[in-house]
This record gives sequence, structure tokens and C-alpha cells, in this order.
Amino acid sequence: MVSSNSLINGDRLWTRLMALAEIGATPAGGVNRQALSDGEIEAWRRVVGWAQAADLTVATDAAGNLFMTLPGRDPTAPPILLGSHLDSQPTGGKFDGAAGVMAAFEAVVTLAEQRLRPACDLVVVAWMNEEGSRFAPGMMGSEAFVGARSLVAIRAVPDADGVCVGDALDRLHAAFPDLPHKPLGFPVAGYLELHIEQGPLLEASEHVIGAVTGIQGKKTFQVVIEGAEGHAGTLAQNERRDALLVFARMATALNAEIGAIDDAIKFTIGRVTVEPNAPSVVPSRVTFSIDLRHPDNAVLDAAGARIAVLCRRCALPCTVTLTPLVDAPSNEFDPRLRDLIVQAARDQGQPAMAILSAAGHDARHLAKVCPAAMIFIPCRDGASHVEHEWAEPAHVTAGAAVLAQVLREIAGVRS
Ligand code: HGY
Ligand code: MN
Ligand code: MN
Repeated sequence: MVSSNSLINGDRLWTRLMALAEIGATPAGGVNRQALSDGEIEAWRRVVGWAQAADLTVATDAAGNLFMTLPGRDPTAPPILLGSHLDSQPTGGKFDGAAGVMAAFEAVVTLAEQRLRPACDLVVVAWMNEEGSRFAPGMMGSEAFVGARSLVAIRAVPDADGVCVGDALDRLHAAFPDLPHKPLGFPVAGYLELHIEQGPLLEASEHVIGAVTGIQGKKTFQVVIEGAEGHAGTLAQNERRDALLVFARMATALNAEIGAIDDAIKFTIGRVTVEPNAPSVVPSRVTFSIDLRHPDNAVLDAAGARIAVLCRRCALPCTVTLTPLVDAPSNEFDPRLRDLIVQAARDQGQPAMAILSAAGHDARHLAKVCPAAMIFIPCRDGASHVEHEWAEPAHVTAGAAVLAQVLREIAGVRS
């Protein structure tokens, strides 16, 4: 058995995680710390303070990712990255993202305290805008880092108030004028991410550790229905091009067909905006989101094509425009790293369960450029993206200890 307190300090990890949860805390006990917001800037201040107190070198990049580095013996060797994200959904929880950043931070800081030197730099990372709630799509920071999405395109994306990512990024960087900027993307030897499962399987099977096999595929779209405004009191029903009425028909048809493809499909219309959104005006435009997921890439592709057909079929007497935002096939994580996670969990008396991630994570993009793997811990009732999201302190500690042991094994740690 490997004692977790030789690898990490579980109490300190929990204390810091709860301190982070105070930033953007909601009255119902959740967290609203949206990407590049004042809340995330404050979270950066707190985490950067902890990093500087631990003599880690802190940097950012043009995409607003945060890097906290423990130097290795060979500064020229590609570093190992480990972390997650600090932004949350508007009604998010204390653990989604933050648990991964702070577990990584704890694993690296404990190494530094024990005066152990890794062969290469160890870089704790917090990716910009993983959640995609303020700015869609999500995972902008990790996609920019691996070159999967252009920073120019990312900077142009507006939020609901018309503030673009670029303006928000400039504001973040202005709040940390002394942070050096790393190049956007650099060679990486490996990537590890701890995350709550955001599903019920670990808890139901009474496992504490999940060795994640991969992440299911995901497609997202933005759909715009264009009709025509009109006076609610004078425009005849049969002369109307009512965008909201078309949306209602379209959403019903999509859910009835796509949402019923099989037991594994996940189909969500999570955001709808109506214009001009006035009670006495016939709606002229509806913009809505589609989030589609499935573990089988062939089923996902067929469902994505079907969505376009159904939208066009339901559009009259309006017009419809469907814009793909994300097209991410199911992936597989690095088998060697997965084996190390299973072995570390066994060493620590926590048999690991192989599990597919139903939720998306930045590790999906890091896996395109380096060996990458994820460690899951349970969350109560599998609930996440909700304010009552919860993980047990012992599970956070156990997951961080597995992360720390795998890190030491791949980082060539020597005293
Ligand atoms: O949506 C997701 O899968 C992630 O939790 N942001
Ligand atoms: Mn997350
Ligand atoms: Mn999330």
C-alpha cells in the first residue's frame, strides 16, 4: 500500500479546493466562475499566489492558459503537463475542473517540498474556457494550444453581451502584467488530468478510481431560424413567418428522432435566444444550440447529418442556417499511462475501473499531440453542471495520490 500522505497532503488539497470554491460561490452552494470573468481572474490571483509561494514559475500564453512550472533537471526536455480548468458553468459545482487543477498542483508542490527533481519540467495547467458557457464552443484554450482552432477565430467569438474573447483575454492579461508568455503550443511529453466522473458509474460500482479509456464523440451546432417580425394584434396567422413557432416544431422533431436513436445518444438543446423577445411582436429570429454525443463515431456522424435534414424539413415558412461548432470523434487514451493508473491505484488499495468519459475534457485535445490519460473520481449521484455537485474529501485525496504516483513514475523523479 502506498500512503497517500507521502505523495500529497490531502488536507491542504481539500482546504485549497474549498478556498477556490468561495470564488464565484452561488447562494445554493455552487460556483459561477465563467471563462475570463472577474471570478476567473480572482481565481487566478489565488492560485498564482499559492504557486509563487511554492517557488513554481508562473506563465500564461496568448490563449489565456495558465502554467505553473516545477523546473526539471533538463530544461530543454519536453515537459509533462497536468491539470484541468478553473472556469465553471453558470450553475456549476465546486469540483468540475478545479479538482483537477488543484490535485495536479498538490502533486507537484509535494514533490518540490521533498526536494525531488523530475527529469523534465512539470507544468500544472489551467486551460482557458473549457466549459463553453460564456463563449461557445468550449475548450478554446486547449484547442488553441494544440492548433485545433485558430486564435484569431477564437478572439472574435462574442458573449451574450457582445464582449469578444479577444477583449476578455486582453483584460485577463492586463490583470497579470508581470506574467511571462509562453509560445502558444509547445512540445509536450505527456498529459494527465484528474476529473470527477460527472456520471453515476463509479459510485454505483463502489469504485473510487476510474482509469479513463477515452472520451465519447461530440458534435455541437448553432442553428439560426430567420422569420419576420410583425404586430401580434394585426398580422394574420396565415401571413406570419414566426421563428419561435418553427423552433418549437424543429425542437420537437429533433428530440423525437435524434433523441431516440438508441440508449447511448445524448441530444441537448441547452440555449435558446428569441428576437426581438417582445410579447406583442411576432418573433423574427431564434438562435439555439445543439449538443450531440455518442461513443460510436459512425452513429454520431449519421445523427449529425440527420440533424441537418430535419432542420431544413421543419424550416418553412422561415429559413434555417446550421453552423457546426465542434466535431470531435471518440478517442482512446494512451494504454501505457492507463496501465500506470491501474497499477498506482492497485498499489494504493483502490482497484481502478476502466471507464469511458461521457463528458468532454481538454485531455481530448492534448491526446492529439502527446500521450494523455485521465483519472476519474466519483461525484455524488453522478451529478455535475449543478450547484449541488459533490465529491468526498477521501476520494479527492485518493485520486490525487494516484495522479502523484503516476507522475513520479513518468517524470523520472530523483532526489
Ligand atoms: O460539457 C462537457 O462535457 C464538459 O463538462 N464541459
Ligand atoms: Mn470539466
Ligand atoms: Mn464541465
